This record gives sequence, structure tokens and C-alpha cells, in this order.
Amino acid sequence: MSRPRKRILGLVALLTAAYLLFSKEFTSGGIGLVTRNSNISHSESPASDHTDSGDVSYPKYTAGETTAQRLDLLKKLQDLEQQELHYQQSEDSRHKFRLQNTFAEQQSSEFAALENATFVTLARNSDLLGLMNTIRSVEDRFNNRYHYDWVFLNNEPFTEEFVKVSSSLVSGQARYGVIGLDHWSYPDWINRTAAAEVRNKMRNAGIIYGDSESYRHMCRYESGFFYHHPLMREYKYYWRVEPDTLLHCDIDYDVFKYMREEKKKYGFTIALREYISTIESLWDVTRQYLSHVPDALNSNSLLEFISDDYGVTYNLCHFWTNFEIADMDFWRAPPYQDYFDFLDKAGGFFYERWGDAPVHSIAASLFLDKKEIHFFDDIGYTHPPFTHCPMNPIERGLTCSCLPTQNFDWQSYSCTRQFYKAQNMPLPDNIPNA
Ligand SMILES: Nc1nc2c(ncn2[C@@H]2O[C@H](COP(=O)(O)OP(=O)(O)OP(=O)(O)O)[C@@H](O)[C@H]2O)c(=O)[nH]1
Ligand SMILES: [Mg+2]
Repeated sequence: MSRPRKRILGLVALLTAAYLLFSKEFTSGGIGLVTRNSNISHSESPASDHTDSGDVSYPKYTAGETTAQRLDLLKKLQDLEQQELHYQQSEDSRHKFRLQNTFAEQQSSEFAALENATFVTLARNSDLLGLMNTIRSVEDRFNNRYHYDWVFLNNEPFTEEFVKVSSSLVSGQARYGVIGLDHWSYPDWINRTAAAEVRNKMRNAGIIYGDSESYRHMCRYESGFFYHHPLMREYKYYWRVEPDTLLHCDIDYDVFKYMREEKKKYGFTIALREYISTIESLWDVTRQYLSHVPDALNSNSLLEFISDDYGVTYNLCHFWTNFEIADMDFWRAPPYQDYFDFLDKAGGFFYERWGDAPVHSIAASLFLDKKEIHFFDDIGYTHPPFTHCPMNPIERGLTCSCLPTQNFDWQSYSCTRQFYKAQNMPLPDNIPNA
């Protein structure tokens, strides 16, 4: 019982007791005046006190002040009853309000109607150490209010330790999937000897991950298969999270709901240039695909983001896909699925070292309406060595633990400027045009 309610009931009890005491004084042998059982109803009128009517006979006493006190007490009791009734009513309405409010809270927070969405992390068991703080950061900055699921995928079974630790950090349901060999091995049209020679050459040329076989499987998987995993098939939207990344700002709205309501299909935070030596033929193959399926090019595409000469050459700009919030229906349907199959047949995931970042970015920039691509400028984010930190966070009401001076966006290697230009967005204040 709430405190005010207790207090009022206590007062009622006290006054009732006092009233009874008074009544007793009037009616009991204390002063020996009772001639009848005196049941006093609260509706008793003051006049009846003075009238010997019916079987009521009052003692001879001077009513004077005592009756006034009695009436006063009765009045107080009536008032208190009214008050109690009123309290009950306001309690009811408060309860109703609380119910509504809780419902409103539920709408906006922990029991919110969730979108059909999940976090997804492709990881090795050895990535656990780098993942712990990352998960914690995502939970603290966003997911502890929403509790979205988190799908972990691996080309090997996850260890007990990985499952135990990661699931203890995720506030939604943590789910673990093993990738089938059909999605993590060489397709039969790839010449493995030729692929091994490429890796050797790239090692000698010092190209980052150029000698790695697993890195290539990873890039191919992230390009064309993760959204087909049986666990991922249950969802429409995903937020990709990699080990050793961090979020820097509180996110006080549901980003997945934003994607759906604003009809966004692809979201990013950092854009930069790719190493040409890893994707030498990617643009040519893309153009071949487009020549077969010219309708795939969206009439309001973001082509200007990836090409400075209307598509003759690729300017190497891409969204950094270690962070992605996107709609998997885009990847699952033509033209993307056809485009991926076309690239896969061309063999560049193994004969070069095509990354999922340029593949996703080229596809999103060509096939989507530019309005469907969103820059999550308000999400402070680091994947070493680059950070996106929102400009003027305090003025914008953002709670961030990064400094705008850390921002990579306006450095020469970044492509954020190209994105603004392609979207016809004015550059932020103090950012020079060139
Ligand atoms: N299961 C599995 N996951 C992998 C493998 N290689 C990479 N990953 C994951 O794929 C994602 C990308 O790999 P990273 O090694 O981070 O690649 P990167 O971001 O280009 O390079 P870094 O600068 O090292 O982060 C990460 O989530 C990794 O955990 C692998 O062989 N098996
Ligand atoms: Mg990484």
C-alpha cells in the first residue's frame, strides 16, 4: 500500500476510534445516561439529536458543545470517507496512467515492438577477446534498451567459452551458427593452383591480407552468403558488428525502426578508398554485368559516389562494411543476387582479393535509389584505425565519448565528401568544399 493511502486510512481509524469514544461517553454508563442502543448513522441529521422521535430517547444532558464536537467528528468522518473515495478514484486513474505510461515506456524502450532485425557478427573463436568490449559497447550505447538478438557465425563450431562469455554480454537472444562448406570453400570453377599463385604474388607485393586464403573466404561469404544462413533468414534487417570496434554515442532511438519507417535499405558511418591492387578487374566485371542487365542501374542511383566520370572508372570509394545496418531483402533479390553470382563466376574473390566492402558499396550505389542509402552521422564509431565522431555532438544533444577532432570524415583518404556531393547535401559548416 502506498504511503499517503496508509496515512489516510490511519487517520480514518484514529478519528473513528475517537468518535466511538465520544459516542461511548454519550451512551454508556460512564455518565449513566443510556436508555437505548444508539446506532448513529453517518447520514443522521443534527436535528434528530434533539428530537425524541420513534424509539430514540436521548439522555438529558446539555447537548451544547459536546454535540457540536460530535457533529464535527461526523463531518470529519464524512470528509475522510469522501477523501478516501476521491483517493481511490485518483488511485485508479493513477494506476490507469501508470499502465498507459508503462505502455508508452514499453513502446519506446525495453519492451518496444521490435523490428525484424538482429546484430550479426562473423567471428573466429580467437576473436572473443576483441569482441567482449565491442558487445558491451553496443549494449551500453543501444541494445540494453531494445534487446535485439545477436547472431554469431563461424566457419567452425564455437567453443563453449565463446558461447558462454558472448551470451552473457548480449541482452537479447544470442544465437550461434556454423557456416556450411558450400559457402566457405572453393567453388568448382576456381583453379586452386592459380589462386595460390596469386596469393604468393600478393605476399611478395606486401598487399594487406593478400596472402590469406581465409580472408578471401570471409570476403566472399560477407558478399554473397551471410544473409542466406538459416539463422539470418529469419530476419530482414541486420547490424553488422566486428571485433575491436566501438560505439561512442548513446543511440536513443531504434535504428531498425528508422530504417523501416524511412524506407532505407543501406546505412553506413565511414566511407573511404579501397586499395586498387585488391580489385583490379572489379569495375570492368561490374560494367560487363551492367551491359547484360542495363535495367539494373537505378534511375536515381548514387553513381556519383563511386565514379567521378559517370561510370567510366571506379574512384575506389566504398562504405566501410565492418559497420553496416541494412535490409537483407536487398541482397537476397535481383539485381544484387545476380550481380554477386556474376562476380563469383568471374573468380575475383580468389584470383584477386575482392572485398565485400567495394562489392556491397558498388551494388548499393548502382542498384538502390540514392534516397535509400543513409549516413548514420549520429553514430560515433571506431574500427581501428579510423573513427567517425559526429560534429558538434553537444549542440546536437548527443552523448559521445569521442572528439570531433578524431573524425576521419574530412581527411583526404575518406569518401564522406563524395557521399555528400552525390547526395547533393551541403557540407557541414567549416568544412571547405575541396
Ligand atoms: N569465422 C571466421 N571469421 C573470420 C575469419 N576471418 C575474418 N573473420 C571475421 O570477419 C570479419 C572481418 O575480418 P577482419 O579480420 O576484421 O578484417 P578487416 O576488418 O578487413 O581487417 P582488420 O583491420 O584486421 O580488422 C571479422 O568479424 C572477423 O572476425 C575466419 O577465417 N573465420
Ligand atoms: Mg575488422
